[in-house]
Formats: sequence, structure tokens, C-alpha cells
Amino acid sequence: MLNKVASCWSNCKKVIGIFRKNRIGEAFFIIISKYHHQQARKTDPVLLGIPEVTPLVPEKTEIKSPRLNLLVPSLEKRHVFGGISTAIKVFCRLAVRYPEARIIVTDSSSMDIDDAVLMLLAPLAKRGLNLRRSVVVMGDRYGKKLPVARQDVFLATAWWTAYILEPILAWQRRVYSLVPFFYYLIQDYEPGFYAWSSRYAMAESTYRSEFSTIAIINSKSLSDFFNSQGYSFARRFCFEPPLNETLMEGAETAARKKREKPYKIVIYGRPGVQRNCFELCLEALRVFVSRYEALAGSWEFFSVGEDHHHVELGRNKKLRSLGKLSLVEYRQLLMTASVGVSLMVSPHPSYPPVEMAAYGMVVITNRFANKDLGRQYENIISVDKLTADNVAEEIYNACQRVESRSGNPCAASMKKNCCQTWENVLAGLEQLTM
Ligand code: TRH
Repeated sequence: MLNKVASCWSNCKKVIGIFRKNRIGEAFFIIISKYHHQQARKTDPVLLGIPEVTPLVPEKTEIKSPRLNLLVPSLEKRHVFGGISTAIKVFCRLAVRYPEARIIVTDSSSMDIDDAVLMLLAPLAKRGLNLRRSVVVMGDRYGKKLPVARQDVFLATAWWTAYILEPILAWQRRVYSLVPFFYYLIQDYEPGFYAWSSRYAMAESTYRSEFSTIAIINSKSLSDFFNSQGYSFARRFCFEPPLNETLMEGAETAARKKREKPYKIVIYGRPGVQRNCFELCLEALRVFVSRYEALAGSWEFFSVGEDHHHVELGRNKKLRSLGKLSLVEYRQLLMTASVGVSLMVSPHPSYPPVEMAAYGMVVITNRFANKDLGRQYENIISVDKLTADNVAEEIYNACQRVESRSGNPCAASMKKNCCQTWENVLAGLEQLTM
């Protein structure tokens, strides 16, 4: 029966349009839509495929001077977190030695560029009219070609940007008779974003390119992890990421500012980003609230990073979702919060635990392989065995620390590399070439 309905799908659309105006019609519509979608997934080559590796088709072009090309999935506000903003910084720094610079947006088809990105691109603008800049949006690339010259050098970021670059480099080698190399900004061990699968294998292959790779690795712990896994690159540059400029501005004040009751717990809550363990955070908060009801009574719970429904934690406590905040709003929140929970199943430390620690909060994160932020920051607790129970216990300990200091923050937080400037951290990058 359902099969028949699905096959008549397009003819039924008008009828369904009438049905949708009442609740029964709406329910019917949803059921049929879901079924239709499931069927389509089984057979549709597009849905079965891996759209982010759709090839970029190069075409010959002549430009007179060398051009640096950044390959980045998106520049849209909702996508710009730590990873993309770091990519822009690295790009601007590397671009110092190139008279031309181009950004190739590989996934998004929108030209809606985040204001923060435009600010990050300011160093390129300052260099004036001599530097020619352009942005090409290739998200919807059907029928489009990417002009590629002999003088084009590429900086890949997310794994699939490196993956789609490889055939372009092979084309450049053939058409221009040269030996290409590429820069690869590695900000995580990206196969780990997936189960053992096609994407896992394809992501992993990009660390073993047939072309010389200049790896620019975000953080020492990630670089050490790559070593431990036996990867080697033609050249390697590793940097320890400091706070971004907006957060740096408030850090010193925040690390001295007494917090008022009700004290706040902030979780880095991104249900859509599995490595941030949203479910585990919720479990831990529920355990904490039920086990330490009296203490939890004087605390408030906030989730930031991605919009989701508010979540009941039990005992009349609620986790309020604030969504993705602007950096200024995020800074305001951290200034008034005392405890942070920011988990990341990956060898990269991620930015939020360090940001929260720099703001004088007691932070709970996790260890992973060689990563252990607890060894570097007195106010970061790095849970070894990541269970809801262990995280709940550490939340309890953290809350007690805050209460025993009557809301005063941790003084020991403003040390280490997070206080460097990006300028210093990336110094020398422009000398890096083959
Ligand atoms: O881009 P990210 O999601 O993370 C990526 C990858 O996770 C990768 O594994 C990591 O190695 C790499 O970046 C550096 O960003 P991340 O590390 O989670 O940092 C989030 C940044 O976003 C942080 O600097 C603060 C900012 N932020 C906001 O602007 N608004 C918000 O509401 C929140 C919570 C954070």
C-alpha cells in the first residue's frame, strides 16, 4: 500500500496540500514524507554518496604572480567557530609572501560572510591595492570550473578540502609540468569524527598524500598524537593556540572578578557535534542534580554553542540553551560563570576549556590519548575515565571549590600559552615553504 502511495507521490502533492491544512492531513503528510525519504536514501546516488568530495574541475588560467588559495568549507556565521577563524588567521599570515590571495569556499553556496571573518581578513586589506584578493563560492559547483594557474599554491583545511585538492595538484603537475606541494592546516585527527567507514578511510588518506605536505598543526598535543600514530610530513609547523583577541580583552578582569549567587555552570553544549559529548554532559548534570540536590539548588545551568530545547534535569532544575553566542556575549557569560564543562573526545584540547579557565572558572574536561590539559592548568580538571558519574563528581568538587572561595575566581589561570598573541604564535609561518 505504502509503496503504491510513494510511487504516486508527485501526483498526490496537490491533494496533500489540501490535507495539510488540518491536523490529520499534517500527520499523514509527515508519515508519507518520512517513508518517501527513507526509500530515496536507499537508491538515490546523491544521498548515498559523499557530497563534500564532489570534484572541483580545474581550468587553465594565466596569472602573473604567485597566488595563495585557502580551501575552506564555509564562511557563514553559523559555521565559524574556532576552526575556521584559525584557518583565516593562518591564511592571512601565509599570504604575506604572496601577491595574490584567493578564498575558495567548498561547501556553502552562500556569500553571507560572517562579520567576524571580515575582521579577521583585515590584515589582507591593510596591504592595500597591491594584493589582489578574491572569494569564489563553489558549494554549488555543477557546471562550474575553477581557474587554476601554474602559480597557484593551496592551503587545505578540513579533510575533504585536502581530498578534493589532490586531483587538482595532479592536474597542475600534468598541465604545467611542475612538482606541486600544498599546505595542510590540521586542527584535529579528523577520521575520528566518524565510525570506521568510508569517510574515516578517506579522511585518513589525506595525511598520506602523494604530494609534499607542509603540515601546520594546531596544538602540541595534536602534533604529538600524529607522531605517535606514525605520520610524517615533508615539513611541519606546530603552534599552541592562544585566546582570540575578543576574549583576551576580558580575561584579566574576569580572572579577578567575584561571581555572585546564583552561581552558574556553563556547558559547551553542541548536540550536533558528537565529539563534544552532549549526551554525556546531560547525564552528568542529571546525576549531579539528583545526588547533590541541596548544593545544586543554588546553581543555574546554561548550555552554549548550539541552539537546542531547554532540558529538564530533574529536581526543578533546567539546562537553558543560549545557542551560539557572539564572542562578546560569550565573553559576558564567562565573566559571570564559575564552573565550565567542556568535553572533547579528540587529541585536540579545543578552545572552550582553555577560554573558561582563563576566565577564572573551574573547568571539567577529559583526557584523550596523550592530551591532558589538567597538567597545564591548575583550574582544569581532566577526567581520565569519561563516565557521567565521574563528571558529576568533578562538577560537585568544582562547585564546592567555588562556594568555599565565596565566588572568587581561580587566580592561577592566566599563565601559559593562552596569553600569547596570535601574531607571536604564528611568527615564522611565512618562511615555511618547500
Ligand atoms: O571550530 P570548532 O568547532 O572546533 C574545531 C574542531 O573541533 C577541532 O577539533 C578543533 O581542533 C579546532 O576547531 C580548533 O571550535 P572549538 O574549538 O569548539 O571552539 C569554539 C570557539 O567558538 C571558541 O573560540 C569560542 C567560540 N564560541 C562562540 O563564538 N560562541 C559561542 O557561543 C561559543 C560557545 C563559542
